[in-house]
Amino acid sequence: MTKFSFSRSDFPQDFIWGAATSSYQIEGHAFGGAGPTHWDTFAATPGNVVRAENGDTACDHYHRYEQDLDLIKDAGLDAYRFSTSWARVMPDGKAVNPDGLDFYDRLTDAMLERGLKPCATLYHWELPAALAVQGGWQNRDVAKWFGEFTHTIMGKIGDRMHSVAPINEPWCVGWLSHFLGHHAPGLRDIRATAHAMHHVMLAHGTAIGVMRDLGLKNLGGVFNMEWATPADDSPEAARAAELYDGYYNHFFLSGVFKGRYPDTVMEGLGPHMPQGWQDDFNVIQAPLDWVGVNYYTRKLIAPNTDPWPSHEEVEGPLPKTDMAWEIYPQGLYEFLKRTADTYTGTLPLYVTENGMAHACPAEDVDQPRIDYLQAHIAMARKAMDDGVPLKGYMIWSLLDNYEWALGYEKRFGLVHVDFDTLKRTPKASYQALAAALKR
Ligand code: IFM
Repeated sequence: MTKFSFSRSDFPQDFIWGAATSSYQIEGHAFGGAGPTHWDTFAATPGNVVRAENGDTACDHYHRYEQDLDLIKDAGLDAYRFSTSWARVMPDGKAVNPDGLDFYDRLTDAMLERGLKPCATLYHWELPAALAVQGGWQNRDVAKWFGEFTHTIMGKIGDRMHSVAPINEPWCVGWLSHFLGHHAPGLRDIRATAHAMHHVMLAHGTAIGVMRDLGLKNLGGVFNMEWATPADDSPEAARAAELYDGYYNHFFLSGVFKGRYPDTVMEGLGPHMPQGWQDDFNVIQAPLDWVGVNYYTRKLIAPNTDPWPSHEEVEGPLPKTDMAWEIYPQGLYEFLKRTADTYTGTLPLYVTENGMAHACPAEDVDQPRIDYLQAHIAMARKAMDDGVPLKGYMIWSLLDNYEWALGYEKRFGLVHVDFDTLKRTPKASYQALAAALKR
């Protein structure tokens, strides 16, 4: 199949099709007066990032955004999910860089000129280095600082946003970056993790409050989810998978929608939580207008004899993407259904990220990406048929970009980027999408 077997008419008329990116991954952080972030210092430390690559130039979206927005429009997409860089807007985390604000102002207007809906995420991981040295996500004040950033950036462009979410993938900010150490700041510390997991939620709720006060509407939260499958039939493996599911998937939704964290997770994190955390749910539970699910894969989980959480990932049997992630479309269906049934009810849901890393041999040959997207879109459709109020689907990503600790190696784009010349070339998946979405 070189084409998608779905078309726009298989979905409701107001269903939103979009592409997603993030600031540090595409903009070129060396341009426009942006300040250093914890990703710059993390990447500059040997051993953290493949070839010590950083986001200095990335895709140079900072200068080429008009061309990139044309690509989104020409694909027939309705929306652009982008993010705003805290360190571009406030290079030292506090003082405002007018050029940074102007960039997002121009970007917003350029989206509107093309009839694209601006869907903003306030934070996609580039914490200003000046705040990182003050403890970053471990410091309770991060919620206040983030509120100030929210006020500044949304005071400028909030009037034109279709939707806004505060923080992309809280699990990555908390667990991946402070427990596993794979992302900046690269910590492996359970106490730092407990603090960051809670403060990211506090910052989320604080930002929602700030934006409500500014009069913004259509505010949501974006959570990444990974389906946890027990590695075998033993009760121990079932427990291990349940715990993984708890700190990866339930922790954040449960905080926002139920005002508590899962007991399984608090068994480990409880002794390390910041003082007074139980009193913060009035902020964390700020009502949302929608929820976004970022979904890519599942993991097989087996128990081990390490200290809590006493488990590990084992390799699964399914075909894998270039990230070595198993392709498991059923997981998207399960998450959409479970999120609606357990947490969000009739609240609109969006797939805010889904896509695959695949280095295609030539831009006009991109079959695995077409198959991956097709299979996941079919699951999204099935969830809708089963009553899930899914209102949109966004592909990660528009462009090949900086895949964090994996540098520029993993190609998630519908559009190929030559990182020497920065030339953009639409791939076969892009062409197939444009055909499917044609009105
Ligand atoms: O590139 C990332 C993105 O920044 C957040 N979600 C997952 C993507 C693929 O790993």
